[in-house]
Amino acid sequence: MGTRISRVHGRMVLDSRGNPTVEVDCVTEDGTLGRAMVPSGASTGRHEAVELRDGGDRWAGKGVDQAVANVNGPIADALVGMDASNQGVIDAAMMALDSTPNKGEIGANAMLGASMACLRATVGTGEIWQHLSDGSASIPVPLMNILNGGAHANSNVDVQEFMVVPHGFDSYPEALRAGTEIYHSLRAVLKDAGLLGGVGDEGGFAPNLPRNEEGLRYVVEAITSAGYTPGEQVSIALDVASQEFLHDDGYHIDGKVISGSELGQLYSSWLDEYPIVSIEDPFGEDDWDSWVEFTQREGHRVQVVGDDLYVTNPERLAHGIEIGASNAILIKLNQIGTVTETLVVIAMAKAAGFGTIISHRSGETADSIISDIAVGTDAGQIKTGAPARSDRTAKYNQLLRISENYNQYADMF
Ligand code: 2PG
Ligand code: MG
Repeated sequence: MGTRISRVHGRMVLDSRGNPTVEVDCVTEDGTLGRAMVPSGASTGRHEAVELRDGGDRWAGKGVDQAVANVNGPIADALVGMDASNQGVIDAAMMALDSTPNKGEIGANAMLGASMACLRATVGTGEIWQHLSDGSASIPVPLMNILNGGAHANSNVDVQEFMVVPHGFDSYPEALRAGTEIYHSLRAVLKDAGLLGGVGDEGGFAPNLPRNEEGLRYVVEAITSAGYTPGEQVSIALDVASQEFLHDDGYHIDGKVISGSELGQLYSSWLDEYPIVSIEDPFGEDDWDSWVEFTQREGHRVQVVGDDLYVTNPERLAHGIEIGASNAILIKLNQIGTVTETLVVIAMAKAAGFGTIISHRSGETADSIISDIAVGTDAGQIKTGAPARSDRTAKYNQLLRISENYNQYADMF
């Protein structure tokens, strides 16, 4: 059988922030190589699967020698000889090596690298998105992060991501052009205002601003000055990543300390003023009550997205669906640790009528598998940073390649 696995090999490579991460090669008996790299978050949720790091002095504690050893030891031992095309069996075999509920022994980074590499080896020179598709597919609408704050920037802005969403176009290439022109236009707008400094981890500009709302104002100005109509052609998405500024006494935002209800009111006032179509992590990862209150009030006019809330975990998603905590989920493969579990969570969310956004991490690599997954699962949306820097443009460019032969742009918003 050509797709029988003959070799699994892990190694350390560097990610976009200059930290070690895991790369895995999976080779099948016919000589096909599948290779995958694992991303890494900064504003990670407490309930995510474990990213195994060595600790100690080397690499400031961020080494992945143990994770790589787990790929080359127990994972390789389990997978060599198996049929690479049976993703469910491969992922189950890896999960069986770990006795913890969160992949704490083997590491989600070790498992995911092997899981994605096997998928690539199976598909070979074919198209991953086609392999994953059950018949439906679409090029996702991109949520493009052009202004960075929070844990991804060295600024005073609390909101982590201000994104533009070019939904009002017939094709992905046109939408990408609009989002990219707006990115450049934001540079000019910020420069005029004397606010142009560096960029954040995902390539968006990272100015200091007197209030978070100013970020919305500058993004609208950038959309308009690039010649596009806010709300009709291009709208705004936010990732508040509010867990990062939730402390014992409440949410610390704009120099104030407020409750979840008050924070929800602040968002409502932004929804009245700005063309916002999506808000991710508006509340903390265990503040379920605030999520329910806000989704009940505003869910009809905005997409409410759980990232740290759900951590791509089926049990947490099931709870959120049951109580109506949100109406969408962010999907990150390394939060759960295998391709199979990720696909299950996407299917669960879709069955509940939830929106699905396939996402990068703030620490990325040149790997663009999330683009294929977004297309093949017909997710409708992808979030993968600014249209700048190779770690981010790798994903946008893969979507351009796919759209040459399959030009079906998702109909969102
Ligand atoms: C997020 C992500 C990606 P991180 O919060 O959605 O933008 O950030 O990878 O740091 O968790
Ligand atoms: Mg997030």
